[in-house]
Amino acid sequence: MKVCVVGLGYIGLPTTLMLAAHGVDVTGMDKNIKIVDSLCRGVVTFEEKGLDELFQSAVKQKVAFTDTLGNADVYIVAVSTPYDPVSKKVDAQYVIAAVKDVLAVCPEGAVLVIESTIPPGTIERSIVPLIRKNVHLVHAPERIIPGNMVYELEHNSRTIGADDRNVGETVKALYASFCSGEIVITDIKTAEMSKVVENTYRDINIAFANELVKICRDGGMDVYEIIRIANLHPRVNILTPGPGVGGHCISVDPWFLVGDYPMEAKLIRAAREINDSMPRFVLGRVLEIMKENGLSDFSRVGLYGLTYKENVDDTRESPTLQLLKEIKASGLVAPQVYDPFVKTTIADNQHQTLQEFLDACDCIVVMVGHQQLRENPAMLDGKVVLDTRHIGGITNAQRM
Ligand code: SAJ
Repeated sequence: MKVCVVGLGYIGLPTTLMLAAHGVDVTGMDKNIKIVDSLCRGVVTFEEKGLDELFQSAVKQKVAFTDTLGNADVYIVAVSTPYDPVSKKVDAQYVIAAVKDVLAVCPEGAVLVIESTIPPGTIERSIVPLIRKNVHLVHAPERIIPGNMVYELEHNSRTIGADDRNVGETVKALYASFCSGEIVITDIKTAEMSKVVENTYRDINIAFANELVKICRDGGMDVYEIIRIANLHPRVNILTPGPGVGGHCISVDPWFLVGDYPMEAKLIRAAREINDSMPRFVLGRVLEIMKENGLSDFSRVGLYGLTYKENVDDTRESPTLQLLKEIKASGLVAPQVYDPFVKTTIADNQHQTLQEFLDACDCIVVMVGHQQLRENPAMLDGKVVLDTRHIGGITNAQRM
């Protein structure tokens, strides 16, 4: 069986390598020639635990990288699905374009697996009308978490949405080549909805923790101690408050349901709004803390961390980028910025060395709890610190 993975991003690349490493004949295709060139030169395109090793195992087997689609039995589409900022509905243009490209070259009887996250009914509404030949559609939403992708690809359970059971079994067998988790076969719409529900569940739970921060700040209570105590109850598991929710999944997918079901998705909308309000809340705390400490020069405020969470190099929708927008909109000068994982310049006053960053700041906002800081919290000694991630060990750190 020949497999072609369309889109070599955060999901497509590890999936291609994993299939190859398990003996599947696979080609990874991306329109971006820079990505293809880099992979052909043996350089993976983003940092992820275990990805280099996986690449080495894959290239010992049958794997190719290309910018043009060719013949295969199974095509796996792993392109991104943004949302329309106004309607909040899914913007399926990349999935639609990828499917059209596949349809132009695939043989009769090919299987098209869509891994990209899409709200329920998308395949029926936007993909089925494109089909002019005998191909089989499957939705197998990805579930892996950046930072632990390689492990989760092998061990997480998977959902295969197929309206034809035999096709579902074929795709299940393909994924079982590397996945030891339970592989559930269901129909397409159920698979679409279950994926969106998983990320929405997490968004709502993070929003609850974030709302507690605001209540406890107002009421003079220690939110972290309260969460610690509440979580001792066997049926309570409150998540960790933070400066907002980033990444291309949890901060996006719940909007699909709000966009399609505006009258029903009230809790989901509220959770999104709470999480989106956190960068503004952080800015309010920074200004309060500066005042308490007699600091007035905002250009000597530093944001530690640009990525959307710790120990990854992914900055998509990151709370720090959201905060930088808030700062700009408030008419304040740009703060200093540093992230050990981000080597390209994406913000004003972005430093490439920690020391240079520390020298430029009096007040530091911990936006991401990277390992670098957790291992050496003393590096912030002598600074006024707002620790939005509650990493502990920082002298005189203020909390949200
Ligand atoms: N966050 C908090 N507090 C928490 C947990 C997370 O503030 O207690 C923040 C993080 O800092 C980050 C954001 O939420 O900004 C999201 O991070 P995450 O680690 O919770 O999740 P993602 O976006 O990296 O990956 C999620 C995962 N989904 C679930 O856990 C339900 C992953 O399994 C999915 O594959 C991925 O979305 C996706 O692609 O949909």
